[in-house]
Amino acid sequence: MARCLSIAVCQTGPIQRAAPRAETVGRLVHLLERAAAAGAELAVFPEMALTTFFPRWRMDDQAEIDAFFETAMPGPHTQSLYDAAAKLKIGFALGYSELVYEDGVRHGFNTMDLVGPDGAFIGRYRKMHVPGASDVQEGVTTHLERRYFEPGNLGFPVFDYRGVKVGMAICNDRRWPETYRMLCLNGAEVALIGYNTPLRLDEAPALAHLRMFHNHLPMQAGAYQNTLWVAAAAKAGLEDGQALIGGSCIIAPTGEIAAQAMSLDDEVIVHRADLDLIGVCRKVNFDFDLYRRPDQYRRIAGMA
Ligand code: CDT
Repeated sequence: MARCLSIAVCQTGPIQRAAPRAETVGRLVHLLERAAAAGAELAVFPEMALTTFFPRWRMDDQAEIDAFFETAMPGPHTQSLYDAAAKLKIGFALGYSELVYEDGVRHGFNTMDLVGPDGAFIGRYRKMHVPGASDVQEGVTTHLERRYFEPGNLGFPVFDYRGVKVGMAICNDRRWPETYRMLCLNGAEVALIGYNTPLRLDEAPALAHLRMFHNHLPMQAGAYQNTLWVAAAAKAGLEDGQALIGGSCIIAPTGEIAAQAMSLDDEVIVHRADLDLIGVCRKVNFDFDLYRRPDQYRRIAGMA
């Protein structure tokens, strides 16, 4: 019998700044219910799924900034999502802004947590590729993630989810080949990704028509070249005046898109991922043990 994991991508529509956390978490619970009803065993939500994508604004007031962050997971507003997971017996990966104090020093991370079907914490990933700038620049779409977040310090960990090796990545990470390669080398069979991608890029209007192509291209290539299933959830639609792309999808290790969202709103897509396909793809082209020779690369590059 084939080894399978039924995966749900829970795309959300916009989450406006004025939306109370409780209302937003209520939407996520509803999506999780839909995912479970469709037979999914694991769901992925977008990057920053509890708030608006606030790095589109320059803020100085620390209390105003901190209001977008979580200091505990689950916290009072998110506990109901964890309770729903345990009741429905479906795990999830959730993107959010994480605030931690270490030795009295404040650290902000763009984070995704993996939670089990019993509602218990499994593991954490902190976004490595933090894009944008730390202050407003003329002629450039304001994207100030580097003002609010530092790069992740947990590497690309892979966790056991009901016997399946699962890793995570967040938004801009998906554009970089090393994300998938690190996950693959760490044994991942499934990569869960959340994203918030503005439709408009003021600095490169000539590339405007390629926004969706450049969303799917690296994820399909990453899945194919690293023999992974990729499940990617967008926050989509017109959020606080800024249009975000959708295109949430589930991609097979063949590089094919197995399922894709059709709206810019709250939507669930589900696919039963055949994990044996990974072995088939490895046999055809990507037998890493046989063909991949980092020692030779190092020698050729004059590094060894
Ligand atoms: N959230 C995020 O990482 N978004 C980026 C846009 C960067 S525009 C400077 C992305 O790669 O989609």
